[in-house]
Amino acid sequence: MNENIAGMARPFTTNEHLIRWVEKMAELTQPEAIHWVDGSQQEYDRLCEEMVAAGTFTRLNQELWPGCFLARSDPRDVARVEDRTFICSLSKDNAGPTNNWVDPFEMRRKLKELFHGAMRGRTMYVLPFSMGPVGSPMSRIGVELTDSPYVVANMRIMTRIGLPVFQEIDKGEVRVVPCMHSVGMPLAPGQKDVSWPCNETKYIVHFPETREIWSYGSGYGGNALLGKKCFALRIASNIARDEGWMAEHMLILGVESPEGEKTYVAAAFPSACGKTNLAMLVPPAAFQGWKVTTVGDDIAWIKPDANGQLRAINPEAGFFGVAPGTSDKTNPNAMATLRRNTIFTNVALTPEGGVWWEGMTDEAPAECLDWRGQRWTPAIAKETGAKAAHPNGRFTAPAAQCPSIDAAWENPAGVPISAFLFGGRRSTTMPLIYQAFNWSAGVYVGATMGSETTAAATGAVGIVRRDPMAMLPFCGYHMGDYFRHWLKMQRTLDAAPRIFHVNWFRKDEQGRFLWPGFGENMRILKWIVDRARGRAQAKETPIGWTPYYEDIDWTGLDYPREAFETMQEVSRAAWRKEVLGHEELFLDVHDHLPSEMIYQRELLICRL
Ligand code: TSX
Ligand code: MN
Repeated sequence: MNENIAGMARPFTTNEHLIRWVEKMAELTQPEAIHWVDGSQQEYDRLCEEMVAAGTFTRLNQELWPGCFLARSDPRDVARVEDRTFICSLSKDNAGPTNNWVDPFEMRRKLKELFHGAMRGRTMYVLPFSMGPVGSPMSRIGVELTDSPYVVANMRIMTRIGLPVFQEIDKGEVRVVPCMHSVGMPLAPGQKDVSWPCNETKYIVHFPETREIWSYGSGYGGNALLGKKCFALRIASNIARDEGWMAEHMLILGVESPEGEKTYVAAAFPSACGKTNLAMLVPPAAFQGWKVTTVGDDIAWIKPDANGQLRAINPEAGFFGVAPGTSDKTNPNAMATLRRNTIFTNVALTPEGGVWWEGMTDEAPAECLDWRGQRWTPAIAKETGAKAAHPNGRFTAPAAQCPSIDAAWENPAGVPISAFLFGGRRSTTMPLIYQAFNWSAGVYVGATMGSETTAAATGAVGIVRRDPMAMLPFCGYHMGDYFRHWLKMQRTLDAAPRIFHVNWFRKDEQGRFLWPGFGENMRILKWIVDRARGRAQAKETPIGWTPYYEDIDWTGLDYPREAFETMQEVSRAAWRKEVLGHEELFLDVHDHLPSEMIYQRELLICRL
């Protein structure tokens, strides 16, 4: 035993297996010290102070932004790295054609090499976390060993961490998911650290069979906060398939009528569709007494209860939201949430010690420091195109601070789900709203959904990218088998949720949005709730059920019937082209594609 292990003075657990694993990993990575995370406020404050001293954090003006900090990452470490993300199942076939696969034995060899001495000169934090309320039968537990205090601070907001989780582990009833994380920049004796250590070489690795995660070289977001995409989606999707539940990339919201009737909806959208905005929607003034409440904005774990009713929990405890575009107009609830106790990453710093990003206010500050810490003015932006905030700049904020947070958001039994929404950013073809004819048709809708690309950096703008159930980068096994699992779930349900497709982004010939979106989406949510409860009219079309103009509550909005018809138009010509696009995706996964998907496509073609 080396002296590092002596530094492990007080392991907050009696679990021998966990202690031995920590020892073994310390021998591999050779940290200078080991810190068992208790999760307390004092510990958090101390970590933040240390990060301020190290230059990782800038403390914001505490009058304006109490308890808030700004972090600037290395400019080469600003987003998830999908091409460096691996699913290392025993068989390549199990990972499927849409995931990167490497033989697990080969990958273990590589990781051993990378992690050998990777934490030299740093502290290894032993960070236990619960995805979902501690003790809920739907929750799952992980332990992340990380050399990044930034990760510890963010995970304290995004998950439940510390002593209560160690206690849960010590009961010995749960299987812990081991998560190894290193920024991959060991320090030689006397070597000065940098404010955002990371490594050019990056590996985000999942072992589905042994339920393990290994992440190397990045300190950012989903690469490093391993409870989120790595655990709650990629590993959990495997667990869920085996155990008969669903780990989905979905927001969960509640719709409450003036009579107090509560209906919960879960929705999957690809990035840049405003998922967080929908989760925190503020109904229009005319909808007096109606409320939308937030259970989660990113991930849903969904399981049938004893009565065959699907119930969902949000496995997270915070929001890791995209800052640019978030404002009092687009999302006042998010703005209220991030006013305190929030960590900002890669946004601009104002001279008053506040934060700013594109779209936060109509007028940009006269000057500020951009996300790289360089002087920025509107004039400089005009000349060079420089952004004050990185387009993927983030806020990490506690969900409990959200004004619209649902009263049952931490209910250990979850909330009952009455409807699933799929959607994407589509300027043509897709109506504002339609309902799938049945569960199988709905699974087809989810499996074929797509979104038009917006970021010029990732290639052509306006091309439809298929992103089945918004899970393409997050499903930890073969997509074809994932569709099969969706189809199979219906058989475990007494009343399956109704399935809908929405598109807030349809445009007219002049390129103008046909729908005002945002709070006005409440009108569409109301029809969805009414349909799910079997009390609204609908018109049959080749693609599914759509509302008549009269079925939508237009109180307080002057939206002409003709505009609605244009927005809801189902063009047979456009849809025949659309179905060709579906085929493209299905070719990729054809060897595992359930025959029901082929059948649903044939039915759709016949109706067209
Ligand atoms: O989040 C959005 N939602 C859902 C809100 C609950 N956005 C932002 C997407 C980027 C993340 C939207 N953008 C929505 C929407 O419903 N709709 C649109 C498109 C749109 C943008 C601006 C206007 C209308 C539609 N109107 C004016 O700017 C005046
Ligand atoms: Mn997401």
